[in-house]
Amino acid sequence: TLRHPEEWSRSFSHFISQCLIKDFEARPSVTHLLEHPFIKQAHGKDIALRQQLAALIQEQQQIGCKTKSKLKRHLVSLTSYRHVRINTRKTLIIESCPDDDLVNLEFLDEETIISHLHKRYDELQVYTYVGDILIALNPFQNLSIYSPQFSKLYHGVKRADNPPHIFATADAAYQGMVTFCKDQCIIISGESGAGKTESAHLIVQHLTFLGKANNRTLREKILQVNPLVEAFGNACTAINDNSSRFGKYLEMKFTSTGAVIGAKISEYLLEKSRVIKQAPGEENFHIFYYIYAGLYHQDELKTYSLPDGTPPRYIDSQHCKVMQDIVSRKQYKEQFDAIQECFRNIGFTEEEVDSVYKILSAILNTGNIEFASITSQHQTDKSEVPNSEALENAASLLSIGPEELQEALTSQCVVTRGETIIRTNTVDKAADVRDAMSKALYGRLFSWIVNRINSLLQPDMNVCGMNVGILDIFGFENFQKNSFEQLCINIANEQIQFYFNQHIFALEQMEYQSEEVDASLVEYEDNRPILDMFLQKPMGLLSLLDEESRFPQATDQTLVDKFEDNLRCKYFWIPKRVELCFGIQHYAGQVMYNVNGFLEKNRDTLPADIVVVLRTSENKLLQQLFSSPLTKTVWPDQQCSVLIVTVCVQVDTMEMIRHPEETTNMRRQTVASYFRYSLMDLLSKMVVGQPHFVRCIKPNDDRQALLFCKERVMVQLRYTGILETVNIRRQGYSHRILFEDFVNRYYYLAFRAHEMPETSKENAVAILERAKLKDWVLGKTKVFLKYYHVEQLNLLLREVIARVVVMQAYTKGWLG
Ligand code: AD9
Ligand code: MG
Repeated sequence: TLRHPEEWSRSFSHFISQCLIKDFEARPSVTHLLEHPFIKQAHGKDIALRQQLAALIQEQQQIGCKTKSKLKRHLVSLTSYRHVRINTRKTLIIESCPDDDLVNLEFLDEETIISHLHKRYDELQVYTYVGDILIALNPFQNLSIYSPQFSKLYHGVKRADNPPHIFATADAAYQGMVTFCKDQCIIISGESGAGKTESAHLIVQHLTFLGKANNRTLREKILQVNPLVEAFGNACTAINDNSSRFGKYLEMKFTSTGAVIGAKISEYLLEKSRVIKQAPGEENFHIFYYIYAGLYHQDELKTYSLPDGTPPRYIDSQHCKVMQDIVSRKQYKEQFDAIQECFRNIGFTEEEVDSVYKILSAILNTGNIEFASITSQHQTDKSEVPNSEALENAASLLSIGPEELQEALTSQCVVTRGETIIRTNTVDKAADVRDAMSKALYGRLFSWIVNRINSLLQPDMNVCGMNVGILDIFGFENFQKNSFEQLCINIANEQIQFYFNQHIFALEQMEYQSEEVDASLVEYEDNRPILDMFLQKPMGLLSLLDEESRFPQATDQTLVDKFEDNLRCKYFWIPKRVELCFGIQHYAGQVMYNVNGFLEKNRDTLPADIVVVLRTSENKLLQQLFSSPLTKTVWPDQQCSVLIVTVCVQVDTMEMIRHPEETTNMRRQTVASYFRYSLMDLLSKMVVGQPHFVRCIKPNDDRQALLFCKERVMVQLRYTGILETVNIRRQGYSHRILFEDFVNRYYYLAFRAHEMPETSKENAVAILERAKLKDWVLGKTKVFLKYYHVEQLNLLLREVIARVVVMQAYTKGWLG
């Protein structure tokens, strides 16, 4: 009675899963289930299903999960999204379902795509392909699909053999690196809370599995890098309990044969302002709560002079869970122990870890330093520290003199016309200096930890390796009140979206045209004008902000006026009835920014007096943190806005990135200028690798499992250009290989090993025909292939090489 083959197939697979469940209920034995005729008869691709079932069931047993309902759900999801049919020999054939990949859908409109994703999400199929791009819906629950068995399942197989998975993307990057000897980079994007950081962890997990070689210690070290860095760089926000407050590019380093040999992290734009103040309902960086809970009940409490009773001001927010209940305190304590373990395993010395804790505790004590004004006959606006305990604690933890610290906080040396004058600070000014010191301490400590990890995980200099880079930045944010931090975060996301567009649309279409390949052009939302508005010099928003930051008399109002006078484009507006605000139409939606504090945050000044005092410290780590010049190098203005010209960062700019110390045009650094440089540095790292994209989608704002909010998903699909991506991927060829490279690589498939055929177009065609591939296209100089062509070719090549090796072994008599 079923009309459509798909409908038939669906019902049939439903029937199978029901049979399996019934059987399992009657006899809940794993071996019995695996002996079931449906499973036992599995052929070809169905073996993957068997393995998955076996892995799942085994896992269920290991974790002692008695409930059958969970297993049942897995059985349903494993069987129901596959096409099932019986061939003429009455063998069960299970094929990957067309909606594993949106590109294969018959009808292509928003509604169909959404309903497919919805259906898959209900079946706990959180991953879906769009050609070679992976869409990852946040499941908001732990799925049992990330165990080592699953890593095995996704190792070196064709993508269509298994359901879509983040491991498959990691595997593709790894295989791409080993096969083509080319660096790879995996770019994970999505709004805050969409699952980027979790995805990044899973990718690292699978890559360490793939490249494990026999160096277990290194593998464990690499796996502990993310938790350690995230303890210092992540925090609870209104959107996400573990929100990344910095951008992270983790490069995993491998030998040419694919054994992992090291790792390197680059960090971008830590949100330092969080150390001193958090928005209502938000928290400080995790590590502060960990140490506060972790060091609380021990003798260390004294060593680290952590205030007893009331929590330190910097972490005493409403949300300070440490104080709320014993359970959370216990959890934080466990996290603290885990971080200690990470430090130890990665190779930090006890002395270093002790210094880190001292600096963190010093920051907490610094936050408790208060100021009171003293007005005498001769002097007004002078401040002093009434609670000397916090000051003394901070100074002792930093190994500096308390008087010197108080002096640096409450006064400043100014040199005018060759004369040095001491000016006193008002209470407000002193509090600003105190907070600036805390931010600087934390920011520099964070960078030091990252650098130290890099030196501990640095591969042997003699090994010339390759990289897989994983980009996990802070996601697009739109709070009720958005400040300078949100602006930077959103510009970074704007840049990543631009990079995606360039790769998926612009470059692809340009290449079709230059190679005279017939492919219709796909229209897409180009966000370059918005990026131009931010980054152009000298009239872009960041340049204007920098210019205004140089005027001591500038105010929030003059800044808004400057923006209004100079930014004339449809992506920027000043709202009529709200003061000191401006609106931006980002690719991901409209955001209203409040300029309050923009100038101060951008200047990010740390008075020289503080640096001088901190440099007197006897603490070795602290000396290191402040031994570098106070202002970092700012690169001279580029000839054009290189950043957005993009994927091919210009050579002169690259040179500047490599040799900062050689540049001469140094200027006082602002956050905006450093941010601009960071973005450029990030891009320069990304452009050298073959990109793989993971688009994380947040199915609801309530962080609830199995809740698929159609409108929310629709918005994200729209602004990420998924519909256009489906279109272009359907007709697109993600691999374009020069005839010469193609023949050199695959000639084994059509020629004898010793033949050395000419690297011509004709021979490329001969190979493609011999491999029985369809739907490929020839350009003027390149073969245009879809991802599955390359998979097929590589599989064939592996088989042929294995045969050749065996034959040679025979001829040489090694195999008797
Ligand atoms: V932000 O831009 O850093 O604020 P992310 O990184 O995109 O954000 P994150 O990875 O932190 O989001 O995910 C948010 C939460 O979703 C996690 O804390 C998990 O509770 C949940 N999550 C995300 N992905 C998975 C997953 N694959 N399995 C289970 C997940 N839970
Ligand atoms: Mg994150």
